[in-house]
Amino acid sequence: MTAKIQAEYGAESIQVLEGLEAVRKRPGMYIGDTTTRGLHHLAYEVVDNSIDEAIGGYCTKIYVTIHPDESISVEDNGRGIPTEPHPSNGRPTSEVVLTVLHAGGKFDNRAYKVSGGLHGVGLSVVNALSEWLVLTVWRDGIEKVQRFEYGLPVTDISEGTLSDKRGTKVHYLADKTIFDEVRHSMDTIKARLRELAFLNPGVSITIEDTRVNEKKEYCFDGGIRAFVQYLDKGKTSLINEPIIVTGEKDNISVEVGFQYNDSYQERLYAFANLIHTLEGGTHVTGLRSAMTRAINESARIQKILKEKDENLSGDDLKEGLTCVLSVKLANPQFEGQTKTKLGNSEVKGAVDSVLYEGLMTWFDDHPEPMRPIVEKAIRARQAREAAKRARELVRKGVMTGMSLPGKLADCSNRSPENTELYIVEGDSAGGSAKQGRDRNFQAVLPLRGKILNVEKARLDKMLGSNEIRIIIQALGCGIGDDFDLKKLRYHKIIIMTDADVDGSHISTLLLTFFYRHMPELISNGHLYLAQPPLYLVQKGKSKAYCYNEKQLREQVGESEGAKISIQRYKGLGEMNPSQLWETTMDPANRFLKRIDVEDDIAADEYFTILMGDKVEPRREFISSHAHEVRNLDV
Ligand code: 28F
Repeated sequence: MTAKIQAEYGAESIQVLEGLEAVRKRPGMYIGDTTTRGLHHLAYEVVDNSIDEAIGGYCTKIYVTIHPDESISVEDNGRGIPTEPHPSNGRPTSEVVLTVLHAGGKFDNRAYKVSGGLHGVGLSVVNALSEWLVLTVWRDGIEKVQRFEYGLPVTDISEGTLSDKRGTKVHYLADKTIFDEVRHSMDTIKARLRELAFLNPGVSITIEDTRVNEKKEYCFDGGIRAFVQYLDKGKTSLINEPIIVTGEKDNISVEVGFQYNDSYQERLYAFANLIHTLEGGTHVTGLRSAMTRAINESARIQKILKEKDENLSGDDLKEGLTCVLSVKLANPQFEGQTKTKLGNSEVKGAVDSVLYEGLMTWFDDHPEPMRPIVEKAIRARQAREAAKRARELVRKGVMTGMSLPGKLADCSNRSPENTELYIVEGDSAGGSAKQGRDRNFQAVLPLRGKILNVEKARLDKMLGSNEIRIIIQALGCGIGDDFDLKKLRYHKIIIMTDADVDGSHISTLLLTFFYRHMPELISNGHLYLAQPPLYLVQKGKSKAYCYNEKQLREQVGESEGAKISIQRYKGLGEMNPSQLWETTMDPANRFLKRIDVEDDIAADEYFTILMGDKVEPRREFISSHAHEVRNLDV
């Protein structure tokens, strides 16, 4: 292949090939990894080019389409990539953009791209990792098309046909030999595009999933303010409107918006150059420092904190905080395990000073929010201290040998990678599970009745609940400030409940607990729902378990004429231990549903509405999402 390309494209293309080969050989260097995460990264790379065009003020609309063959197309109404011959080799500029690996195109070292800056950094990487890619450019009244395969041009760019459109479209199919999986998640892509729409006010971003006929347009004029309000939808706000501070220092642009609500969680969404910095970094450190100082000082000026009162700490101020932080800078350094931690040390001071000054002025002009913020923080501190004492007790319990709860039937294998914990609804199903399991690697923890709804309780109250303490002790990984994933005693935590309304309520309560208090369990793929069969179909001597209505129809349809009996399972208790093993616990036959959160914001909303205390939104949500709620599709 190398020889052929050299013959066709001459000497310059040797360099092209080397670039592409490098990308194909070590894709992780350019897109992080080759899991679903990397796959979605390809789409984001393409969208980024349209966003750059929008930031420059040349593009107002972006359309993203997931096609039935899992190919992706992205189209914008920008200026269109130039197609005139490139000075370096006389090939169309667009072809160079798509085939030459740009310097600085490395995953962890992407420069800040603004209007016309470093366009095209990512397109050649996407091209190299695609089975095929078709580029369409509308520019100067002409539409031109060029096709690539595995990163190399297989046609010249077309002569062009007349068209009054303007813009660029990239349509590609990710290379199956590179990616572990090429199935896209609408929810994941939707969440990212929604984020981009909030961070780029006025730009309309449409996503269409033609696999299922779903279409969504995001366009927010309100920017960060709208983002914060969106995040707080369904929550009871403690202050009238989001507090917004924007400014610039040392060429670093800083935008912050925040609000306090009556929940117990903190939600902080931090971005650097539009990249979601999940692992935080220097901008977040600057934010905490400025917020803590400005709120303490303003509270003292307003005499809400008296001289004798202790200062509020950064931790006190987290509870109920919803905050969006967006910084833009010239040479972002991304560090950390997933390269989502901002490392530039100069950013801390810039954020700190812009936010501190902005907040001091804000609270001077708007004194009202200060009292509810301080009162909330003081309650949070008291609760934190109570939780610390309660946690101590739980931990002491663990250390003094009464460590494992009596109800837990542990397994004999001691290596967490190989073991599973079934959390089972009810003592009777728990009993069947204990008898039916493989006691070498499967532990069983029966729970009696409903656990506490943690959405409405703080950590201290939660730790007062027996069932919750038992779960924490069985898992072994601690909770709150003590949480340590390395101590998790089982790498699969499997929730097994009846397939009825009560059962689904109990699994939702458990999911709420894990999502709010041990989110690392979910993000590391340790949490599962067992899927017990819904029916047993018997035809003469043959038996078939059906896990959904479709399987039932298939079974019944195939049995023309023959005599069949259908048994519907309502509860786990209707199965004897060996049936429970066969259908729901045996790794060779069972179905497990892994819980993963593709859209963090949607999941938060789900738990807020479903488990929170506002009745009307819950009623509405359940009637409009009846299907998903029943299936616990979080
Ligand atoms: C679907 C993905 O890639 N949109 C893009 C442009 C516009 C220009 C451009 C892109 C110029 C010098 C390379 C047009 N006119 N959507 C996109 N829209 N790239 S990518 O320029 C590329 C650079 O080297 C553009 C004038 N200047 C820039």
